[in-house]
Amino acid sequence: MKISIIRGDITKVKVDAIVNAANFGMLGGGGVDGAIRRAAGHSLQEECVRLRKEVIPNGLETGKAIVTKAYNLPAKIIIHTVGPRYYSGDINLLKNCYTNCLKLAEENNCESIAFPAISTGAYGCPIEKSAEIVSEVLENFKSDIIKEIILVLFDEEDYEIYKRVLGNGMKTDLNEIIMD
Ligand code: AR6
Repeated sequence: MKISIIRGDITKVKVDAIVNAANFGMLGGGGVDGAIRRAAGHSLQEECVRLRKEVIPNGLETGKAIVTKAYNLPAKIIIHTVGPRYYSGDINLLKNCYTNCLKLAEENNCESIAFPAISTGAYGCPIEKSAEIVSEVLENFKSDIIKEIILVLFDEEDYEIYKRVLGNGMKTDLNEIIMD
């Protein structure tokens, strides 16, 4: 399994599954959520409204994940997950976000998956902490289905921190790609 770290916009990455850092309402937000919804198009919003009515009437719990189609994105599916808020939530739930997304990617036969740095924007998790948690999850993860996991960082500084933390901790090869 290849692990890549990319600096750039996750909506431009060609993978089977794109992960969205959503909120419990699942009806939209800013940051990466806003970017994914804009790029996917209005049909995604319609599907989310339907999901809220029929599948998750009380919203999506922190750490859980749910699949939608990807519409105009260059992916097969979007996996939406809700990260914990750093100051008021349980940051350990961030692990669940990553593991639940990986599980859903496997169930949907996805060979590649791209993650943003969940919880590190509006939800306030320091990027270093996020990199440590991701490193721990990936070190213990094995799959016969998933062949590539791509970690997408929007900011140069975040990208450098991920490279350092994951590069130190992991046996897996790192593949750095800079996207502008
Ligand atoms: N591609 C990749 N990463 C991005 C992009 C992009 N296009 N845009 C932003 N990021 P955030 P959270 C990075 O706030 O902290 C939303 O409103 C960004 O630099 O999107 O989990 C939701 O609806 C940061 O490192 O997600 C929720 O209400 C990372 O994505 C809430 O924000 C996550 O930042 C979730 O907060």
